[in-house]
Amino acid sequence: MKALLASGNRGKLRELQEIFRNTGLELVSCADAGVALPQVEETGATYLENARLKAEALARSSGMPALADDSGLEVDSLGGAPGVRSARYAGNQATDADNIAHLLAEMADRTARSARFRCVLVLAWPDGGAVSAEGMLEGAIAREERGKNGFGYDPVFVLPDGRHVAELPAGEKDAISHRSKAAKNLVSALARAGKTGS
Ligand code: ITT
Repeated sequence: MKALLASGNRGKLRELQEIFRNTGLELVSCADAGVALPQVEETGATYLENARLKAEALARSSGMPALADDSGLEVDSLGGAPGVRSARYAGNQATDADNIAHLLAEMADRTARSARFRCVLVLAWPDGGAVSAEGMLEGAIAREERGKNGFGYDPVFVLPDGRHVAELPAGEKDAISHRSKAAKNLVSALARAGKTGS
């Protein structure tokens, strides 16, 4: 099955296309399909609501199945923040660097640093049907940045083995990430729903 990718985040696009390779779900970016990505305001209170908003808007506007990813970082000592606001933590036009600087400042005095990445994927069809799945990656917030790979908060997210996610080669992040776990769960959910191959 072919689906359009409802994301404007280049880091996500790269990871999702790699993760879904050889799964039976062929993902095409809007740029490659020559389709405009609808501007969607992420007004949902949950990752699932926001992922649905993004996937359904593109499925409706393109007439093709569409996959959206809503994801974020949850820090226990910040009550789960930044959560669904991860992309806008330091403000509406914030860059990854702005968000990391804001997070390190908020965490400066905290010794409890456990955190997780969470990813929710929604595949929506133009007729209104949808399937969703979730994945998580547990870790902690570092005191300084390390590594150049990945995107978003990867330079300050430390795995239990001490490496920052931005230090992992791409294939290694894809083997363990919240996004790849969500993708695996989505492929199973599609099979259960009898949606493969259509
Ligand atoms: P789209 O909505 O167009 O897909 P976005 O960047 O706005 O792109 P989200 O609203 O889902 O996406 O925000 C997710 C943010 O969470 C993202 O900008 C990163 O800051 C962070 N994030 C998600 N997955 C991540 C990962 O694998 N590594 C590092 N940071 C991640």
